[in-house]
Amino acid sequence: MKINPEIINALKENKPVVALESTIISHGMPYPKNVETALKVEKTIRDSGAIPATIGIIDGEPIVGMTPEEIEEFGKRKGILKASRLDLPVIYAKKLWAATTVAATMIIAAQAGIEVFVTGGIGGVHRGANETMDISADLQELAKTNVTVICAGAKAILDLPLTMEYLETMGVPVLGYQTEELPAFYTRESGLKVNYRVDSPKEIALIMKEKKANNLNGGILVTNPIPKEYALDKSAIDFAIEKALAEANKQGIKGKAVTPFLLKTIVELTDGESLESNIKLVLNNAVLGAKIAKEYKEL
Ligand code: PSU
Ligand code: MN
Repeated sequence: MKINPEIINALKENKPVVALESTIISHGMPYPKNVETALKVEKTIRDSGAIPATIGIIDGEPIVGMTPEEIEEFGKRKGILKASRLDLPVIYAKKLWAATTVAATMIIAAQAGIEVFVTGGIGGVHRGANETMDISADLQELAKTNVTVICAGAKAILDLPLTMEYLETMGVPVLGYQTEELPAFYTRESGLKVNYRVDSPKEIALIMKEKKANNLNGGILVTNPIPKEYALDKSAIDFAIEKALAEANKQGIKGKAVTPFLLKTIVELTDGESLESNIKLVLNNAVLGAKIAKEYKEL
């Protein structure tokens, strides 16, 4: 893999590094907001005292620490694939370009030696999974790969109770940052409880340290609620989600196309309002992720 020299140095000097995914750029937001956001997230991480490492795959080579030009390309270029765990060997062999999902980003981050990763929302158990078996590979990855993922919970496009059950079965601790309740991405509430509430980045860093010291493989999921002022009205967003799900059904959208289709349709149905919330919550996660990475290095 190609690791940016700044990140090689940071890792050598035991400085805090935060991984970032690229599926959110290529398949999660429209151009040019996707690029603007990715660059803002990187800046926020720097301003909060850590070094950002955006991860993607160019010509079959994993890139850890993409340049602003590469981020621009990932935001703009058509035909960039979406890579989860199963896609990696094929994309490497065929020397393709691919954006990495939470699962694939975790794999590459862990291989590079990065233990903290910030994103917006993770994949999960889809509604209707009892028939379709559509369960994101992100959940399996959280069960086995040693990376702490900071997110704003999961979107209600998913079956949140089943997603929590699945994570419990797989042994993934779900922590709520300053909350007992699992946040639902656009909203702070889901009606579900997280496994444990944590109140400071230091507390999270200590949990990471114990997990490592005791060889407890797998990730930690930190759920950070969207700031109140940016949260969306629950009934409005639920309406858009229901409509998007119905549309996906009608058009017969399947497999890895499902999540990008739903995200795009929700942005359209809310006239971009959901996109603004999405951007704010990612920035909010970036601040927390940088603080966790810093505390972890200072232990
Ligand atoms: N949820 C979001 N935004 C995203 C994704 C999920 O709110 O951009 C992306 C992430 O990269 C996640 C992936 O890992 O979708 C999950 O896709 P799937 O459901 O196909 O596993
Ligand atoms: Mn799926």
